[in-house]
Amino acid sequence: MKQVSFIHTADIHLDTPFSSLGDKEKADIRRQELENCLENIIDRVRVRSINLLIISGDFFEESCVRGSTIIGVRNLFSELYEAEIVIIPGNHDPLKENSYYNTISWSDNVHILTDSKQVLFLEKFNTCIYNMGAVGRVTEDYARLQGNNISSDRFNILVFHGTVDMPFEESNYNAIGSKDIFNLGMDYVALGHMHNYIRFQNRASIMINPGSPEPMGFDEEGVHGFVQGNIRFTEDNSKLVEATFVPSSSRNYYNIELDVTGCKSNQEIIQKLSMDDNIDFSGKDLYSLTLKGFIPMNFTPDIKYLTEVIKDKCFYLRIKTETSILFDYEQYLEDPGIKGEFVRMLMDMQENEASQERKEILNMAIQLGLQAMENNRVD
Ligand SMILES: [Mn+2]
Repeated sequence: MKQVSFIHTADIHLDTPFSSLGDKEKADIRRQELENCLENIIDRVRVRSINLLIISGDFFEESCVRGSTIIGVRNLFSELYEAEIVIIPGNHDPLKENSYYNTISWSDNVHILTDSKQVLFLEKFNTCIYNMGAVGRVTEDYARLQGNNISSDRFNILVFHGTVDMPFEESNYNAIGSKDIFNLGMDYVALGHMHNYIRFQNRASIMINPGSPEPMGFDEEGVHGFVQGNIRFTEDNSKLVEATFVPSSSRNYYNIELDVTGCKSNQEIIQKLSMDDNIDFSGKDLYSLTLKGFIPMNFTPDIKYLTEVIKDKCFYLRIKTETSILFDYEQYLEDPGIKGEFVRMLMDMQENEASQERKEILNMAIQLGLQAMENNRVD
């Protein structure tokens, strides 16, 4: 076998309830889209005759996954006659006695990794699969893996669900450094756990955290996907690893901001939004819109109304306000105290300032200064 091809995904979290959307109908759509995403990946494995499908943990959401979902997945896997499927449990789908990993009879081509003592050798692909941290004991497993004799005649893949190169806090699941993992001498390391795409590379090997193929919240912005790659022997008998990101998310999350300074009504906010060239809603995506800037004290944006007017422009919308009160600074001009002195000084500076940009900065300074003096805080 001169080469092995793979698709690597992780953190699908099948049947996660998407309850933070606060919208049952849309949450159900998103949940269905997780299944569709997996089906698309499985189709791709079949159509492109990919040898290995690797799922690096958090495949399903244990606390709420439905038996019917798992049965559906099992059936799809069993139809992938020519591929081998390798799964490591993560922190959301731990390997417990009553876990679906144990209670369902999976087809022979499905390999659930359970222990670092176990090295899965897939002879037909000349590939060794190692695993680490399957039950959350990365330090022990790492020590054991260091003792392994890794054969350069085979393709070697490590599958791991954990935290790489992050602050080593106790709360971090399976924390380890990337250098340590590289030292094991694997050709490819199939990571999981972080929901965004992260790639590490050295001269000999590649290590990728693909992220969740469908994003799950506003802290997982932008396009998501999985990894497709291969390892092969070159003519001089060394090994070459290639791995590419393949976008797969059917919808993406975006955090956007709108400066509503000067708006005195909801209508004016809507008008400002439609005139903002940086905001371009796509009908299929999810948006969190934050209103910023300074607005008069007697105006409170009506979030419910605004949401109602804007929501049809996208799949999902939530609006937050982080506006500050706009002070009418001219009323401080006659003030004999420090506030008046402050406003007079900054207005003088503004008058002597030629650049429009500097004038606006001074305007902001007046607002923030008054905020500090009136409210004892700056928003
Ligand atoms: Mn996860």
